[in-house]
Order: sequence, then C-alpha cells, then structure tokens
Amino acid sequence: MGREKMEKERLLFAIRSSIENHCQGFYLCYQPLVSARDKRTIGAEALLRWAREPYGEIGPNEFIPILEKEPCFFQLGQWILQQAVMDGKRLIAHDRTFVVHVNVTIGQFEQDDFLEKTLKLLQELDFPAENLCLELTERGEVVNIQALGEKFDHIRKEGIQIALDDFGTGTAALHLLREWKVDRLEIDRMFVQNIMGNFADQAIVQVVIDCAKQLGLCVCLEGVETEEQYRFLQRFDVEMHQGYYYGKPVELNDFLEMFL
Ligand code: G
Ligand code: MN
Repeated sequence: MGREKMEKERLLFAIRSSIENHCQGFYLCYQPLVSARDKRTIGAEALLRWAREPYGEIGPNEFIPILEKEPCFFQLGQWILQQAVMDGKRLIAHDRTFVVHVNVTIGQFEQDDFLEKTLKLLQELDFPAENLCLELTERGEVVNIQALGEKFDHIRKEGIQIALDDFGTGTAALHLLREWKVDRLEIDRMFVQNIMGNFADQAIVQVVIDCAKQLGLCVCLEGVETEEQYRFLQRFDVEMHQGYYYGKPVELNDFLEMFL
C-alpha cells in the first residue's frame, strides 16, 4: 500500500471509531441562507465537521463519499439530524420562520424507518416540521426514482421541506423535476462562480429559474462570493442566496451572534 493510501485508511479508521464512540469528535457548523432581496438571514445549512489530533479539521467531502455505503454511516446521519434539530431550537427561538437545512444522503432517505425516526425526533424535541428542510445532493445515483418520489411525498405531507442540492451537477437533473415534487432547488455554485463573464451560465441559470417558478419551487443560488456578484445576480428573480459573501460556515454560538 502506498503511503498516501495508508494515511487515508488510518483516517477512515479513526472516523469509524468516532462514529462508534457516540459520534464524539464530530460537530456541526452553520452557513447562512439569506433572502436575495434584503440579505436577511432566513435559514442555515448544517455542515458536518470532524476534528481530532493529529488529523486536524476534516471536511465531509473527504469521508462521506467513502463512508455513506457503510452501516455505521446511518448512526452518523441520525446524529447529524438530532444535533441540527437541537441547535435549530435555539435558531427558531430568534425567528419563528427560520429554516434549518440538513444534508441527507439517498441511502438515508431509502431506509424504511427514516420518516418514522425523523418524526419521532421532531416530536421529542418539540420542533416544528415546517422549520426543517432536508437537502438531497445529486451526487449519488438514484436507483429507484419512483420509490424515492413517494418517500418525498410522505415527508412533505408531514410538513418537512425537501430541497434538491447542487442542482445541475448530477446526471439527470431536469428529468428529476418531472418525477418528484419538492419545495426548493439549490443551483450549484459551478454555475454562479463565473456567471458575470459567461453567457452560457447566465442562460442555464435563467432556464432553471423559469422552470422552477413554473413548478412553484423556491430557488437558491449557491456560491455567491462578492459584492459584484450579489449586484449582478439581482437580475434573477430568486428567493435565496448562499455563499461566502454573506457568511462562511461557523459554529452555532458564532452563528447566533453574527447572523441573528
Ligand atoms: O452543496 P452544498 O450546499 O452542500 O455546499 C456546501 C458547501 O459549499 C460547504 O462545504 C461550503 O463550505 C461550501 N461553500 C458555501 N458557500 C461557498 C462559496 O461561496 N464559495 C465556495 N467556494 N464554497 C462555498
Ligand atoms: Mn447542501
């Protein structure tokens, strides 16, 4: 085994042990979701972090794609939801319409008892379903589109919102809008990054927004980084923005102080 691969294995071993040890070492950061019109913070996306010496702070992109197929991942997924809802209690205390966004993998959605467990959590923590939005990333392959669509229907019937994350980067993006009813679309930052100088990006973003509007979905533009982008993006009629221009992910106490 090469040195790099060995180090990766060691890191994954440490992360698995963390999960088995009541998810010690994991914590959540929150990034603001703002109203595109007045920059008011109207929600937050919970983003997972893991930190331990000597590895330092590790972001989810380094381990979720590898761990998400393993049984231990469901424990972590459940921990994330529980932690985000607990933190969410403090967030909605400042603003009753505040929405907490949590990333959920296809595998988690597909678990038979996912909805049941989520509703139990909301009930136990006395957290309104309307203040929770579950984001599905397009990264993974959806095997049974119809079954997942029915899952979404059940989830939404309970008042929980569903968002399609990183929209436009998957393999069947537009086709999924035909199959599923969801509440929000988050247009991936790859279309926003260079939008000011790129006519194709402008055209694509406009088409997706038009489509979302006709289907009655809320749209969020991801990855807004500068004042110039913010001004340029005003030409698009969307509800929400997210990006470093408004705020980077920070821990809950900092979030409360900085954005609410
Ligand atoms: O796709 P998703 O919504 O899960 O993306 C969240 C990720 O994107 C986080 O890792 C966050 O740090 C990153 N991110 C959020 N805003 C920006 C931004 O303005 N620029 C860049 N480069 N990354 C961002
Ligand atoms: Mn997300």
